Amino acid sequence: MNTTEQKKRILSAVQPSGNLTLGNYLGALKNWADLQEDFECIYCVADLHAITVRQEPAVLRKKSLDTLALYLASGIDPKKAAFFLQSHVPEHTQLSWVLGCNTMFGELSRMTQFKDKSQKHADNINAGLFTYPVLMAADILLYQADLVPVGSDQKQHIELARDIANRFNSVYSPTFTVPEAYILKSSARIMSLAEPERKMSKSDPNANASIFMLDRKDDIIRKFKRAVTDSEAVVAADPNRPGIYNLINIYSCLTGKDEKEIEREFEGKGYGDFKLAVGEACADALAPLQAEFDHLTKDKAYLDEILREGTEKASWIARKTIQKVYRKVGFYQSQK
Ligand code: ATP
Ligand code: LTN
Repeated sequence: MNTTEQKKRILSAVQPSGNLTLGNYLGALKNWADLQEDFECIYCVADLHAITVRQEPAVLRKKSLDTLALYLASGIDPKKAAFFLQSHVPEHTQLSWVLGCNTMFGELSRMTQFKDKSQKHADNINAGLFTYPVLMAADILLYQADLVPVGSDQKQHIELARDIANRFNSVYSPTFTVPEAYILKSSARIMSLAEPERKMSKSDPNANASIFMLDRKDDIIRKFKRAVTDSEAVVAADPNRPGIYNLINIYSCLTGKDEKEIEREFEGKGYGDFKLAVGEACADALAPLQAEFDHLTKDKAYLDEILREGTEKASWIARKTIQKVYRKVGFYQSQK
């Protein structure tokens, strides 16, 4: 890239709503690290989003810092990217209100994540769960982000953020950059090991369905060994056999080998050998990251310092956008 050229900006986030999974790593964090050279990166821990589902306060507090440590342990360099907690920059909620007044009830009703989560949490279908995508649009538009690297489950939310930005820009004159989703085909959707038709999710109550980024080697091997496959016992990349297809995809993301190479490598071998190889590759990929995580979480002062610097940078951009938005919608501003 030409050094005089302005770098495009990236914004993304993960909710500290549990232990991060291999899906979060391959679908999001790993790509974030790969993008840091070419883009100006801003990474947020979406703690406001996390409380759309009931959280234990002490656990949320701990998971928020752990999530930050996992961002860093995944290889994202704090000199190249800004990190902060969503609740530390109040402009997110300020913008969310304004955007909510420019979002239609019908649009939010169509969001599949809302439908899924309201089924899963039928006793707590709160207003925050419904307006979740508006806050997410605020996260993105506040920073005038060009690209949003996420897994494919978030595509619909980003399309909504684009619609909101376009609507606001046409009603009030150009204000927001219209963002694009950045979704890598291979790692976009890592599936559950227990029910390979569903995505791997950190809030899945079945701990054997997900590999967690902090799982120890023997747990990783055991979970892959037990992963649901089929009775064909041939390692072949066939989307109609979701269990084995998912394992091939995971192995491919971890090793960089393509489907054909993997099929050749395991020709004539059974699922047992293959599952062990996937487990080993996964444990090897996560081991250095786990060591770095252990090291980082012992140094809270360092993590706080990273947050202080990141919040300052994020706040500066956020303040500029919210001032512009408030002016455009007609909020009176006192003379100094
Ligand atoms: P929860 O279960 O609490 O809803 P989650 O595991 O779905 O959480 P999020 O915090 O919603 O995780 O997602 C963080 C990022 O990880 C998003 O970019 C999302 O698209 C990505 N992601 C989550 N699960 C997967 C998956 N199984 N495959 C690929 N990407 C994923
Ligand atoms: N909704 C996202 C997390 C998230 C996010 C964001 C992702 C919150 N704010 C802004 C990208 C950009 C999810 O993955 N469930």
